[in-house]
Amino acid sequence: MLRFAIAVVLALALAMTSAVYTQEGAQAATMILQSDFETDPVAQGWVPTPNKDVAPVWATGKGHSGEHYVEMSAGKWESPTFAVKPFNFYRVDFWYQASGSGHIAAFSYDAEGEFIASDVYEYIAPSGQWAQKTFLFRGCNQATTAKIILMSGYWPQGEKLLRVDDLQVQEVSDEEGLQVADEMWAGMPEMTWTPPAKRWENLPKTMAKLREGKTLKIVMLGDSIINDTSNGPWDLLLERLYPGSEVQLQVSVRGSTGCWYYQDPEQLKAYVLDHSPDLVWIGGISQKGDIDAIESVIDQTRAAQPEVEFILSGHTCGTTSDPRSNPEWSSVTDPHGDNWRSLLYQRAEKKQVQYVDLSSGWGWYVKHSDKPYNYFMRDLLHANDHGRMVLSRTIEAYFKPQG
Ligand SMILES: [Ca+2]
Repeated sequence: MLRFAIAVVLALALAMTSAVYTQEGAQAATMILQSDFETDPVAQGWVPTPNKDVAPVWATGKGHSGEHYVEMSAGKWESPTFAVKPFNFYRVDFWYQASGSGHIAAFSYDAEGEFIASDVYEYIAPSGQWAQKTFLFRGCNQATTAKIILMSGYWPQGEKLLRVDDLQVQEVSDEEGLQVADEMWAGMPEMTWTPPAKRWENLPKTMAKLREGKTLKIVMLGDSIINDTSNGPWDLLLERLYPGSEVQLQVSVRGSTGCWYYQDPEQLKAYVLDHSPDLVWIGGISQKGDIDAIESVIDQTRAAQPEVEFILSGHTCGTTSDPRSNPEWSSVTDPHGDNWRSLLYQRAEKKQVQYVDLSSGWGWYVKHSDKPYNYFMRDLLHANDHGRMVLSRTIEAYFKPQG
């Protein structure tokens, strides 16, 4: 606890002293964590966690800067804890060498120090030379602190020595967050998926809030796939489409969990109702085929908060979501079929909630790209930053004003 307190104090002290200013003099970004690892990281509050007998080390060699960096072939390095604010964006920059894969994550904690299940995982591709990487994460609703986790890769199997140097975390404005998202997108194939012309029939209040520049509170309900979908950052893309609007995502997720769990009244209260959403987005790959449980969540939510609108979305990334290797994939949902997309569509029609065919956007993009499938993935099931960008641009296309 003492180490935790010292770390928070250090992070706050750094935050107060190192604001970065643009040429115009407006505050642009605030440095909240920075290390070149030239002094012992443990003394700065970094924590090495071994895996079995193999411990991460503070290494000496040709660093990106100076003669030191952190290194791990197993286990992880955890950064000092730093303060975060809900819905603010944080930009993480670092240099790395990876002989196989590596992973980096941002973990968030509430005021009681409890871990918030909405985390952000990023894939680090192999590189023999020092290479730079940037990723963005959003302060979770209810988050007061966060930390960065550096891990030797867990996918794919094989060599996984990771070195990291010159890591920094900055709090950035929404505009700077958008810049990060746009720079990444500029290096990717364009989005050619077109959403259906009639697509907002069951979202009148949601679309009105966006158009009128109001705050839109969305509960993202589901599993780690919905978590990845939430990490976009498509909230920033929507705010750009609808100037003045503020999209607030409450990411209500548990690993491998669907509405068969959230339909329990106690869970529904904690994960949905307590957040007074305008819109509840139900999706992911962990519904266990229980379409009635989804209906139950809709019915119970409407009974308590009649104004709430709903989106149902199907599978996106995953082992069967590459149309180039899955001949059963289709760009359209069969309204009369019996697969999961069809069941979601049919139930959405019955309940007069919005079906959003994310599967179509994802598959269309992957099918028409020249990238291997693992370009979009950080493991067998989950999207990496490229994959999340595809999901974000699919959602952006869906919500784009009709000209
Ligand atoms: Ca260094």
